[in-house]
Amino acid sequence: MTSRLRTIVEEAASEFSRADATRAGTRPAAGKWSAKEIIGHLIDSAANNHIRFVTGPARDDLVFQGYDQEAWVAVQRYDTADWHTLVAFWRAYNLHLAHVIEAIPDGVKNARRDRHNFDRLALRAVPTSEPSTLGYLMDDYVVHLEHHLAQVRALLA
Ligand code: NI
Repeated sequence: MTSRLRTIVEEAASEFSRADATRAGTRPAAGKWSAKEIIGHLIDSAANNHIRFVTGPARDDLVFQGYDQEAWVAVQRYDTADWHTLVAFWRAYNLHLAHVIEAIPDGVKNARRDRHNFDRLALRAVPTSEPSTLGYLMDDYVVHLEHHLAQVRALLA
């Protein structure tokens, strides 16, 4: 899973670094995120999941704090941020997360926890009636990332 994450990130970063910065900052419609804002949202996703991946191993449950995604993007004014800086930061943050994921033992990643809030937190929601794992959340993080990369590619095409 981490080698997939690294490959996805390296390919996208090299592709996006060649993209036109003005285009990356252009919203496709009012109220829709530009490529800059989607990469910004992925940085926010990395930051929030970084906390979950680091604190999760020591916890009995997998009930984590959510965040107001639209507000985070708006407050940080990703629309005015430098495209190449965003891409470089997003790449580096994800390469670090790949390292973090590898640092956590498989036994910890695969430990089933009865209490979680993946019904609200995960892109591929898990009902609270079923147990889940930290590893599931890590995998879901990559699925979410790929989902948004497809949007960025469509915007920059
Ligand atoms: Ni998202």
